[in-house]
Amino acid sequence: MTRVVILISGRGSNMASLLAASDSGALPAKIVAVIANRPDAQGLLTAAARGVATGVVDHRLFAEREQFDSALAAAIEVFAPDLVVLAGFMRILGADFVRRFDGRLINIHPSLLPAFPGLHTHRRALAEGVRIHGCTVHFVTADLDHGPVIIQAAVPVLDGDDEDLLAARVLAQEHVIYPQAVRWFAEGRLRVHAGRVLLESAPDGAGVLIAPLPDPCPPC
Ligand code: NHR
Ligand code: GAR
Repeated sequence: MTRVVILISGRGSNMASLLAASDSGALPAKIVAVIANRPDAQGLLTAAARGVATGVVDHRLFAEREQFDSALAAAIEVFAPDLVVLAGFMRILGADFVRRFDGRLINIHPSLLPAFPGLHTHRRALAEGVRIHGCTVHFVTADLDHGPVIIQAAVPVLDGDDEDLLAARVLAQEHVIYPQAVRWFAEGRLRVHAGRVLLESAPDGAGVLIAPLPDPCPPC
């Protein structure tokens, strides 16, 4: 069984989707711990209620980022994980931390990377007027939000959307693609070659999304 440690900062809905997938037997992985950088992270309560070990490494108690990173790494290593999953984790991690967990550290980002790295992605997508937005699971590298892409999901931006409506539409897809990415990792099907992720024995025939739909729309 692949041992997974999840890092969160807040609500933890992505964490909950991974716990649910693991509990249902859909993941050949065991969530061994959930660690937050904020003591008030809501997701800690969800994890504890499900009997998962929880921990807090409060970044505010460290003068330097490197000190926080070292304490966080030590807290993670206690659980001897095969995979470390950032799920709404809001602290940028330094190069030493990333090197220590190289190849076994993944993140979900609420945009179609490389568009909109960083914060406030839904607000920025609306401000730019893009018609397609989405989410990305990627391996974490020292280059923020630029690691090799594992899986992406696209959603339409609809007339009348606001930040909350768009965030909810993207989040629903995050809850689909993150368990899928962890399953592929746990099955040993992900290879990184020349900065690209290769999925062993991938299904043929990828879907196509066009938004808004052309008018008239022959296939519809
Ligand atoms: N660390 C590295 N090295 N590489 C990545 O790709 C990372 C990472 C750490 C977190 C998640 C990322 C996201 O999906 C992530 C990817 C936080 C910030 C940020 O600016 C940016 C991107 C992400 C996470 N954080 C502020 C900071 O100073 C603090 C913001 C806050 O506390 O609210 O660390 O979006
Ligand atoms: C998710 O949308 C996640 O993609 C995003 O924050 C939300 C966390 O929700 N992550 C980032 O913005 C990372 N900087 P959750 O706590 O309910 O999973």
